[in-house]
Amino acid sequence: MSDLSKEQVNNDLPEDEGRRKFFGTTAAASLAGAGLVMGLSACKQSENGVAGKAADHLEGSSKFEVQPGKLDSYYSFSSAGHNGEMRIYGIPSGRTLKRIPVFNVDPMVGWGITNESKAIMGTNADGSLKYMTGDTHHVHGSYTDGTYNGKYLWTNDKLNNRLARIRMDRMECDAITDIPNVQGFHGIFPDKRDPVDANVNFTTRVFCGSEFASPKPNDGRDTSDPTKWFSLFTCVDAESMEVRWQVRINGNNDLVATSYDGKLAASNQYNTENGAVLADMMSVERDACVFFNIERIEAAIKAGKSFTIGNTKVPVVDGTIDANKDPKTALVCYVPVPKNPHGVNISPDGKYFVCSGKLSPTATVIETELVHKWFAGELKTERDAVVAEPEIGLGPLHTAFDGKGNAYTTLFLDSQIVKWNVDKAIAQFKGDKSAQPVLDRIDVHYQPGHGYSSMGETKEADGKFFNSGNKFSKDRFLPVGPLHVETEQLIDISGEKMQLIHDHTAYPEPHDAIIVRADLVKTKQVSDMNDYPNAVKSMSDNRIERKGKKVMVYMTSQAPNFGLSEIKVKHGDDVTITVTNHDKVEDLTHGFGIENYNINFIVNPQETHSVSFKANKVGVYWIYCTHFCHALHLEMRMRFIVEA
Ligand code: K7E
Ligand code: CUA
Ligand code: CA
Repeated sequence: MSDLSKEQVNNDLPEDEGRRKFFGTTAAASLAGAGLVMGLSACKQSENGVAGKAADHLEGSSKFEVQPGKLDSYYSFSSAGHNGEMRIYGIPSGRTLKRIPVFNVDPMVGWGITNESKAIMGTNADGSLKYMTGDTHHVHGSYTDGTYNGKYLWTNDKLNNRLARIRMDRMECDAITDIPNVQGFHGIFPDKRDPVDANVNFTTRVFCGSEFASPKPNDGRDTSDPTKWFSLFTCVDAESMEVRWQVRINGNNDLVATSYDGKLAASNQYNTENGAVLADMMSVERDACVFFNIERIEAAIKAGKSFTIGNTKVPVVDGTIDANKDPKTALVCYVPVPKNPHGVNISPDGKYFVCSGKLSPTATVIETELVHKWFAGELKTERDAVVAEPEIGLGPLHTAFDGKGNAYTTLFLDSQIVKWNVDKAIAQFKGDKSAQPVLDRIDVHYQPGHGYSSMGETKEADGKFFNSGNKFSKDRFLPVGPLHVETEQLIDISGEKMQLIHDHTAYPEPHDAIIVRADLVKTKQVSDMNDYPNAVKSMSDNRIERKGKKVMVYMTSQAPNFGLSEIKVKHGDDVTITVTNHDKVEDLTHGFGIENYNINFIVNPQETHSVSFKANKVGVYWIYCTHFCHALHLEMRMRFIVEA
């Protein structure tokens, strides 16, 4: 309750910096206390309006409370930033439902520890992990007919330049692809249908933007001549996860969006200057939103108009401005937008791409049809594809949509979400002085990065919820030392005015997420033992095999027993232990930890996982079940004996 009152007070401070400062005056504290004591009816009569708003908020938030035993109506699939994982939250509750390790190591499930997960993550010749870190910014799902089909999610690794796929039936990472010849791999977006074949009305490609120019190949050449460095736009096959092609561009790629007709991928660029230092990156008044003509790029590759870089075999086409002067044959269209834009997002009707201004207090609306016209040679200049550029506030970063013609843009500097109407912005741009595009603003706490709406990236955008992913939480939660938790704020966008529903926390630091209707997600709760080629299928298969120094241990787990009571090996042996969980009951997971051996993983019902390691310490080491499974969970243990 005190949190609630405090938040109300914050919201009602006048438009000054006090609102954004740390909160904690005694006046506020006593106000919060008073609110508690007086109760709702008394609050409503309060003259300053503070308590009145508290009442509104209370009603609003209880309306969306997910009662015990009830389920959320949406999933939010979220990136996690430099934590390297993906996360699942329930919406509207904001509850954390799962953390999916992807580019990071996670002892809870054994990601980065089991042989199966290491094979996906990638290893060096000695079996050690190639990378243990990552930086996930964006999560997007696979489409059929313009909406989520519940099959795959993808996320980027900006740090080590990899694209990962999550299969949604298990909510586990099943593939990771290295993107060659790029650095700062940031934006991603799956296509929504095939650019040519109308029968392929589902995702087949994932597009990847890279922010940082680098020498090509990056083999020690040109290290002191940034003018020779450049960026590439990459296409990865959605099924095989192989890199299909790359496009050389001028400037850089930041975020990515795709058209609903499958024909265009767009990427905003803040560094048309190709500057290597900050001042250079901000030197020109206009940067660009770059559009890629997928059909033409793939035709050019078919026609052999491509080259390769270093020893990578991926075909690369030339998308630079000089090589694409004739719109009728151009692969790429550079639409000028104000200085250093950030996110690019497409409206659910497919008509408009919106570039958020970042350094400019505007959003730039680009009409999809006009970009097609440019490629047809029927538009005078690239800039003519811009149909609106409303002033919306300071530091616009990302835009989401409600499917009712309205856009919601995060304003980093203003710490606000601004709701604006796309048609009104277009009318204003055409000269209608009475058109007022901005409809509403709401304060968020504090400095939002991405904002995303329920089903907002599909043609089924439903205009119910908007989540503001705030970069600073300051006073919103109990202090926990220098590193603050992030604030995610859920906003009701179903009415004319935006209403804050609640805050929830996020461990640093998610960027983007998608909010997906729960009925579109179908998970498999118990695995099939036959899907694991190394499964130890029967109790009688429990055994230890030795070939020279290689010891292979095959065993089962079934509550509250491991299939073996001891494993005896010799010092220096190379040991591989394979464990199959024979329990069939949903939720009956077993763990497998070896004392002082740094081995720790789980096996869910009917799953098999294995670990390989050297028996490099002599003595007796208990193996125990780490995951609570049974009344005799603590007794579920066995011995690992290493003889000298
Ligand atoms: Cu704006 Cu990496 Cu999508 Cu962060 S990015 S906020
Ligand atoms: Cu098996 Cu705990
Ligand atoms: Ca710039």
